[in-house]
Amino acid sequence: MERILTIERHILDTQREHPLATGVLSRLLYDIALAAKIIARETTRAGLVNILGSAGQTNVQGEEQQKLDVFAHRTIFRMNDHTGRLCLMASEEHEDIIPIPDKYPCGKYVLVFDPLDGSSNTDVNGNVATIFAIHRKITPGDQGQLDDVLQPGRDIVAAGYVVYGPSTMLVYSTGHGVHGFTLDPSVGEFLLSHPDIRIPAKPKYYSCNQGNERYWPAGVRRFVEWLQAKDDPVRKPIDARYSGALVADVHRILLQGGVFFYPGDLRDPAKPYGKLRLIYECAPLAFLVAQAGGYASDGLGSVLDLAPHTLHQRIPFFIGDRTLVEQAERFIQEHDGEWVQTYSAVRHGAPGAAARA
Ligand code: P6P
Repeated sequence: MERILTIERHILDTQREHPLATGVLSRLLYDIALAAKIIARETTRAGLVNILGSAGQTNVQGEEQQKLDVFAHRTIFRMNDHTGRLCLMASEEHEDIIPIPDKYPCGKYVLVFDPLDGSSNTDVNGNVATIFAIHRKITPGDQGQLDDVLQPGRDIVAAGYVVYGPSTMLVYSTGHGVHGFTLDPSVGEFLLSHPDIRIPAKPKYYSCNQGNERYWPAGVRRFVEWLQAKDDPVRKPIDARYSGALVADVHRILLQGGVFFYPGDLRDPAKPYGKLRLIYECAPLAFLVAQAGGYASDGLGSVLDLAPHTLHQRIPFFIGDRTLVEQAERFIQEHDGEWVQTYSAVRHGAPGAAARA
């Protein structure tokens, strides 16, 4: 009978491969897995306990907060605020960085997370997800500071997501491959179901919101035509899939191959950077997909090399099969000079903006 490997066992085995590991990161990953189980239980029951619908508040993004958003945020915070493993947290649902309460000790790690990505899907029983990344503290003193969160994705220590769908899956990497675990609700354990995930070499899908196509720069529109093989009678087009939930769409690309993208456009020249957030959405997924042999770009270069300048910074996002993402970069360089110039001006922070605005 094949060995059943729980996520706890897998984390411990990985830790044992690193003699200097103190176990703090392992226990932090357990804490996240436990929070995921609690959130999974609520997302499964959401239709029954009237937890759906708006919490009557709007978050820092100006988006109406769904009750599940608030529940997921609070669950992750409460599972991590007292452990002494973190010096700081940051969440999509919270305007500022979140310090560790004074009554608790501080640790050497930083946790950034989107507690419930795709929350607009909650009312239609669609997939939603939690995204997380862990950084080391780089500033002096016990309490974390904004600079601890404004680190490039290349310095991520561990990252992953939990997708709450027909089954609940936790996919994570500590920089040694990507591993997927499926929750067995009967025992309340995440069991290894997808060891050493590698993005398939043969692209199967492209994933984007084509309702925005008329706003996209010419190079992005050209990329879609190329994916559809409109100008090549020999090459076969690849199919389109789009759920409106970032992690569900990227998860499909990770397992079946292809590319997801949410580009920027010039509808508002002051906001040429699209919708998705760098620190707790794009960078964690870029880290994970790179570990699986893929690549993620903001249209100009690797997402992992971007040093964030603000907490809720948004970037254009292309992720998946490296050859497809690099093809998008080439079309953008070739056709989108005006957008490239406009986005480049804000990519590293508005000129003259305070270094840590
Ligand atoms: P659109 C969900 O609200 C989200 O932040 C991501 O999960 C998703 O990829 C994107 O927005 C969908 O945006 O404009 O296509 O509805």
